[in-house]
Amino acid sequence: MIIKQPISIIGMPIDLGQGRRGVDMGPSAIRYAALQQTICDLGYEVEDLGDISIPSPESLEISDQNLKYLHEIARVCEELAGRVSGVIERKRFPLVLGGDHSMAIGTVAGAAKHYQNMGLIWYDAHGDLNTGDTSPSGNIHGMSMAASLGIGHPLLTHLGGFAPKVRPENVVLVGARELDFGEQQLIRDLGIKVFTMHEVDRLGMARVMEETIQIVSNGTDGVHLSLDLDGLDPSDCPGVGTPVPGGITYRESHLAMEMLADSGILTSAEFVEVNPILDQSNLTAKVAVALISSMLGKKIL
Ligand code: HAR
Ligand code: MN
Ligand code: MN
Ligand code: MN
Repeated sequence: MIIKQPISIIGMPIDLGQGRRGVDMGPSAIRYAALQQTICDLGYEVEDLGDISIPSPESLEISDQNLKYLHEIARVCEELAGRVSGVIERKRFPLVLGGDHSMAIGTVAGAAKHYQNMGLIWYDAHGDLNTGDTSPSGNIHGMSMAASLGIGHPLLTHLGGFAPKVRPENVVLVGARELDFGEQQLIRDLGIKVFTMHEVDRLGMARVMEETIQIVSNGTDGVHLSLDLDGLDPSDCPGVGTPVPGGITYRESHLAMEMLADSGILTSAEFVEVNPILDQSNLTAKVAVALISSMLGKKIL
């Protein structure tokens, strides 16, 4: 066991940050894949705090096509931030289940309240570095990394009453293979470290994670892992709303999680974008649980 703290599970069944239904069932699907028992079997004390309450899109209206459901997302992320912060105050490890990736605005805000120099690992096919002005879709799940860096609409950037949550030099993207024009520009302007699939192929996951761990732990006081299941290849994780071919394999992802466990640097984590409606036999949630096990130090021998 590497993370010594007891674990607190929080469900964030949000689907307002993207365009396909079903990702609101992500937390249920992950629980159904025996998350709590699996963590318990690793020797951890674990509690499940249940779900944040999210309005369904049918009950809402979109007021701004460039920032869909902005006010509702800001409100529920504020609630998530409070819940995450409360868990850390009680000296426990927050493990948040999604839900679309807009939720990271809340998770990161709640954690950053405690870690003023937080490192952030963004494991994702996408950059999530858009703003309302650069987004091709207006979907806020494509803006959560930018918001955490203090870029975008003030309701998102200043969630929790402060900005930015993280600095560009403490952030690493792993697995990127689809970046919009505005995102590419922002990466260059801010000098954000990105390991695209090109680097994963060329360097190998071991070296990618060695460098990632070095960067996010250098001068930081905590590290958050934000893992979007679409970072993995769609053949391993078909249950995601925006699959992109040519992704990180199941084995590479386990290695990444095992290296994070050995490093002992993580202080919070979230597993997002699980959509069981688009899945086969709840495969993606099962992969999420397997990766969480490795992240928490599961050893074969
Ligand atoms: N970049 C595109 C957008 O902003 C697609 C966003 C991708 N979806 C995610 N994010 N799952 O990681 O709309
Ligand atoms: Mn819903
Ligand atoms: Mn994402
Ligand atoms: Mn993604």
